[in-house]
Amino acid sequence: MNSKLKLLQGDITKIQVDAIVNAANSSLLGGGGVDGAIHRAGGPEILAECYKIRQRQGGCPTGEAVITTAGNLPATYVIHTVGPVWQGGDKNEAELLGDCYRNSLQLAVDKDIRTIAFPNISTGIYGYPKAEACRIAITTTVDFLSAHQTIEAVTFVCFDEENFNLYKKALADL
Ligand code: AR6
Repeated sequence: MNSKLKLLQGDITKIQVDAIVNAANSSLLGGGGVDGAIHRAGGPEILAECYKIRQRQGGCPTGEAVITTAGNLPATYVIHTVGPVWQGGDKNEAELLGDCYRNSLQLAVDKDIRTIAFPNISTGIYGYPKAEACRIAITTTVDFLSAHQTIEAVTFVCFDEENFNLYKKALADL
């Protein structure tokens, strides 16, 4: 197992790292799932920065990532990325999900963020099959880390048991 990869089961809003990643939508105006939890726990400062980003660039396209403060959360930053909605697999979903991890990690490198935590992007409301999403998350992250040394730790935070077990096995198999 890659020693920079870590696995936790629980609520990502409680994690103290430099940046947590949000599974947002293109509007950046909040929603349900982990997005709702992050805005609830982090407070209005996060949404205020999301509004500024919208004014600048009109939201966030699928696969891309933007960064804000983490407000009242223990983390310092929130990186908001927009996962693909699962539409059967022939709408470029795999590439777009990989882009979420790559672009979030690149933003981290650009901001000198050393520790980052990801939720299981797209595997809730957006319906991405969990095993395939887990494979993409891990392979994309391993590839990225092999080319970028500054990131010290990447934590995958699984909320549900099914994702946790998938990640446990996939990380043990590395
Ligand atoms: N901590 C960590 N993971 C969580 C938490 C939490 N507090 N809450 C849920 N999860 P989802 P998506 C897990 O639906 O599929 C929003 O409305 C959850 O179990 O949050 O990318 C956005 O605004 C699942 O494994 O995100 C978008 O409209 C994972 O987080 C849309 O949902 C992702 O589930 C995005 O859908």
